[in-house]
Amino acid sequence: MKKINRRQFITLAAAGAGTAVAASWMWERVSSSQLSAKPAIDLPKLHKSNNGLLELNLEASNRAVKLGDKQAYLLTYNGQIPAPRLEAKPGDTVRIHFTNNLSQATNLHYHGLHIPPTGNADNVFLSIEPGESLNYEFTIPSNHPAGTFWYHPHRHGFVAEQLFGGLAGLFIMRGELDEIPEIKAAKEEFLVLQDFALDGEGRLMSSAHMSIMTGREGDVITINGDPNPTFSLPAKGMVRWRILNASTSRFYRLSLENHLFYLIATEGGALTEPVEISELLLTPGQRAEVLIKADQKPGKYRLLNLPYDRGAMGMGMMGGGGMMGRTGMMSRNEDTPRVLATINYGSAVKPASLPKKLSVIPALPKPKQVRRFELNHGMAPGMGMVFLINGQPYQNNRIDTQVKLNTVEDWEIINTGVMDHPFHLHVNHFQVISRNGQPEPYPAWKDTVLVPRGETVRIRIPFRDFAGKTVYHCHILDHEDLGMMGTLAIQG
Ligand SMILES: [Cu+2]
Repeated sequence: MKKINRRQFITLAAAGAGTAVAASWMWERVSSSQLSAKPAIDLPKLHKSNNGLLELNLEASNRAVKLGDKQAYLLTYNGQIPAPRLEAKPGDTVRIHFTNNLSQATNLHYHGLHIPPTGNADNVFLSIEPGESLNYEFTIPSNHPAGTFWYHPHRHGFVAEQLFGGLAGLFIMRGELDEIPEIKAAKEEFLVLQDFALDGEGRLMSSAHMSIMTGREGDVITINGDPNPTFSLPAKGMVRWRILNASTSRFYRLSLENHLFYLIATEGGALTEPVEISELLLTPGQRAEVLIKADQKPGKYRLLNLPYDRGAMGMGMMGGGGMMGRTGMMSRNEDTPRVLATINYGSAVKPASLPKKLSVIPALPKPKQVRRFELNHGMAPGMGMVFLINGQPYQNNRIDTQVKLNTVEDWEIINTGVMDHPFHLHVNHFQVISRNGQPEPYPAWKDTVLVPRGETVRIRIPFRDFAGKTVYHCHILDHEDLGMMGTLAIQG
């Protein structure tokens, strides 16, 4: 087992964390009689494939939902926050009868799945207008890795707004990782992290009140739609947490009091062996699977979100006028840890042990083709402040990068801006080779990598199986909507 950062327990001023939670939850309580006629759904519904087919109806619409015991009016899939969890196996066919009952165009992106970017599969160029329906259908490759993937809207221009309204759900691929005895024995939990900006009546705040340039954040943070859920750990046992950052812009730096995390999977699936960490940083779009050994005294432990400075656009760069809202500055002003959940020890079971081997990750051949992508921002004629890749804002009729199917490339991503940018590539997983010239300490398959301001990250990508057009972009989704995206053509 690899140990990346040393055992380091978090001490914090209890008062500070408590105040942050109380202050984050200011709108009035609504009695259950005032809630809409539709019953509240506490747990996201699960749709599993059966006899090789995962088929369901999925409707995007505005709905009244409960976040904890408060009412909110959000954007939902099938009326649920988070959206229903989908589960499939390699080789399955997926058929989703999708209806758009939102007031603006939308579509679906299957984030992290290795499936075609064309037709009615993972095609982000589709636009489904209000009131229209579309049948998504694709087959998952029979050698697809197991892992924690997800689905969300990807209609350029509306992505941040729609995700911030709540439209996100898990897409779980079952497979070999789930069959490792120690992992199979662990209690499995799914944690979908979202944040919301709501007014006193629980309605979504207008984006005019938010810092779009910095990337909108809300001061209500929920896990599975709950502002402070309780998870139980079996004493001496082990849990497997599958965590998704489904926030539009917010980074999470997670730490569990008196406990370590054993990282077993990143966005593209299993690592080769567990990696011991005391903190887990998840940018928007990223997922991680961790094992937690319940090896402390029975009692309550807090899951904390530690401060993280991801940079911000200064006032001088904003050009004035209403862009710098209250909620948008939260990321810089939050300098105390915040409690996201409480963990409660249950009754004793037999002691758990960690798995030794998880998977084999082959080293990729050193490629001939190396490309450079510079991330920054700037003024564009007629557009104002935009976010740029290689000096250009996104244009839907332009191909920015052409690659050949069945080749491997290195992409060097250089952030010369003032904010951190998580870089996401659709369809194909990649490996991080180095950060600022320093080799990555262990191999991992990823689809989203943090490129901090002033830094350079080199990734190696095999383009496999699927030709067609797709995109790469910053996963601070306001930055994507404001231009930090490029079109990739994979030529067969
Ligand atoms: Cu960005």
